[in-house]
Amino acid sequence: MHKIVRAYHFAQHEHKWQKVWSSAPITRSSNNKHYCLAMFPYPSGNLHLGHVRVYSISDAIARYELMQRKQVIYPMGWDSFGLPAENAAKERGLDPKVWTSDNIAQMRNQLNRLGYMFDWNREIFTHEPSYYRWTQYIFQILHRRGLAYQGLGYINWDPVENTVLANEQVDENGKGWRSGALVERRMMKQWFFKITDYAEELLKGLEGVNWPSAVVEMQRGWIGKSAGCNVKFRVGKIEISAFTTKVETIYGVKFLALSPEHSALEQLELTQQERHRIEELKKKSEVLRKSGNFALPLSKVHAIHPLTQEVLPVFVAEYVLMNYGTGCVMGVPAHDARDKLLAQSFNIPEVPVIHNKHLINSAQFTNLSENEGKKAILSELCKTSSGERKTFYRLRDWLVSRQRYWGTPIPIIHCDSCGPVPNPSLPVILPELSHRSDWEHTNCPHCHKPARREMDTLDTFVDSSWYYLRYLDPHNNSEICNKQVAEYSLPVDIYIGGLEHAIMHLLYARFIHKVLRDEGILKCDEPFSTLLTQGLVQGKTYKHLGKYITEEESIGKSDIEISYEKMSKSKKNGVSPSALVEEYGADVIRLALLFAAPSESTIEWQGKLLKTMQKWLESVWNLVKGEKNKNGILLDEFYKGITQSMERRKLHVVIARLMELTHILEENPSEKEIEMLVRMLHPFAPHFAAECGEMLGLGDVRKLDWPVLSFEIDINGENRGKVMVPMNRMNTDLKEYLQHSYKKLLQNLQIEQISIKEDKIYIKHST
Ligand code: ANZ
Ligand code: ZN
Repeated sequence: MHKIVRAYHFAQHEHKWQKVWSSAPITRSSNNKHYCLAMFPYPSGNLHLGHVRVYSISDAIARYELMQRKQVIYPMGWDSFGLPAENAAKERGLDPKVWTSDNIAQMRNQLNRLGYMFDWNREIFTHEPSYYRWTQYIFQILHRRGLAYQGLGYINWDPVENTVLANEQVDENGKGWRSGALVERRMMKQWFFKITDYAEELLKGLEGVNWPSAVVEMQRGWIGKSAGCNVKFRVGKIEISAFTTKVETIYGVKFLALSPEHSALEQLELTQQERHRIEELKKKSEVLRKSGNFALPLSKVHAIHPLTQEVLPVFVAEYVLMNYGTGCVMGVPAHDARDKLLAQSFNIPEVPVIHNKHLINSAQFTNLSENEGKKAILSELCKTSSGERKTFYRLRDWLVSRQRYWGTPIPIIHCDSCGPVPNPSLPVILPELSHRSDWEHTNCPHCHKPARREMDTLDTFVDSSWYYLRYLDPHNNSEICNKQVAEYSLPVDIYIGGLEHAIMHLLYARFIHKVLRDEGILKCDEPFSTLLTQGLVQGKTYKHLGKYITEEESIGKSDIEISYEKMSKSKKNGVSPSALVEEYGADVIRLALLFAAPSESTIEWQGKLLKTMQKWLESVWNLVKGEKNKNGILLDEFYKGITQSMERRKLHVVIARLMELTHILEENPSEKEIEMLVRMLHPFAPHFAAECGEMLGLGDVRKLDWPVLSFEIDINGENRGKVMVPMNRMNTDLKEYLQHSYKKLLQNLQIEQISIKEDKIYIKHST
């Protein structure tokens, strides 16, 4: 007798399974959905290792949930509007559409080569009219609800590029990212979304989501709720309010400071020179102003302290922001660092008013505790109408217009007689780049007189604020999404993406979700119930004499600095996924990325893990091919532990456990348990598991159950959490198994009936 030795050839086998899968996408009919969403990419043209990490995480979860008998919703698409396409078009003389489509085709191939299970029937492109028509529809809903408005907004103007920059494109020195020119602030008419109307709800909603606490805290901070009061000061003939959260320090107030944009400045008596200085200050970018400490004393203006009647100097100071509070600060040099700086440069005395958490130097309030003092002083101010309770949010309205070509056209027509009028029919198609100037001229839909189209486009954050909804019903031509489909499928069960989107993207998406709910399109309050933020993949970085060099260039040199940094071209520390796929195959890369660290942590990428994973798969391969025992091993508890780790998305732990299992089976190659190992490998190394599955005669691995099934348990009509049942206990001794394993839950119950439906076990007992 001779054995036929079959080697595992990843290239050939991965190709084989990718072909099988693309011709037969998997769905499991179930009324129990799992919506697994990974953040969609910007089509830069090249997949990097960070992409491979995030989609390997989402793919493992999606495949696992499938094996838990769920109907898995697992889409992919493209965030395909945005600046780089426009710049590439400029540089290479290409149409941004062509550049974008080429990049998408390339990246889709790269994703497919990694064997991800995305449901390509749901694929969306934010730059296509069939998508952005609904982005425009959302704009019009907001407009109709009074939540989209035009106002004057400060923008960052790059005087060299002659263009508007986003805040993120201005560096900490206030310079533009491309030109390096000093960015100016300019006032321009802009479109805003009134996200501030939802500030309180956006804050409250954070209590109900299963998100990393760091992200929740970042969102809280961004919304920035402050409870305090406004204090009125007489200044010449007018009154000016200052917002403070520390009214108990009022006896320490030694000056007032106004922001350069404060409207009261127009009514105050100022010298020509002072007015001139103020105009200059207004042009300075916000980034620079926040860190600056210039202050201009107003020579002819004084303020009166509301309680002591003391005469106070008034300044215009760059650290006072117009768009926060009232744009006026009551200066307390003894207790506030920035006020102290100002006071020192003008020889203004400091009077401490708090000592050991009690008030001092505060007239009749002296000796009260800070808290008592706060209350007593506030009520005194209220009595004389010189103060009122006030809450401010740091959150600003969302500036959504961009003076850009490659974006969703804002569906508005400006008419001299009728004002801004929404386009009556959507989509408003983005014209060809060369036809833009003709396109601007149109007629008013109301009065039919000549009118002008809105030429600004929407921020790409608007495009990405609702894509999770369109995935659910991407081919619907008459609705943004069928309501029943949305109700069934939402919220997203797990959303996976980078921490760089912790604030803006997630906040914007939550806001739009709530508006669509108020519009009656959606039912639930929050779009994403669980959030997983994956860590960075850092590359080994070599520096010689302050310059980045490649690993090869470092050989033989001394004075090399080695560190791990975010992979990028400029740091010469990138690793190309395509090259790794060629050398090791998709499964090994996936395993290495998932095993390297917990999903939330940074990976310091080391190529040698690939070899470890490759060796491991070889051992599994030998087990699958080799002689096996018929006797099983009782590993139910071991499998349950693995399942628990999987439910907690501790993917690196699961892989470590599967390696452990491999060792156990090398000692005792039980046929049954080898099959279990193959099943559990499927989410992580799908091609390899499929090939093993075929050898073992298991059929389509994607359709197999996970060895331990997870169920919700319902006891006499009440949901009591989750239980786990090993597959082999499902049919024969379920009752005994549950009573034995879940003693606390089921103790002393006279169980009359157990039934299973979808992912629920129903227990009826007599009382
Ligand atoms: C007096 C005072 C005394 C203050 C003291 C602080 C400390 P949060 O808590 O972040 O909301 N402030 C108010 N409006 C401002 C503006 N437009 N630009 C810059 N600063 C402004 O901060 C509220 C505090 O920030 C307010 O309380 C005010 O200074 C300052 F020992 O008033 B405080
Ligand atoms: Zn008109």
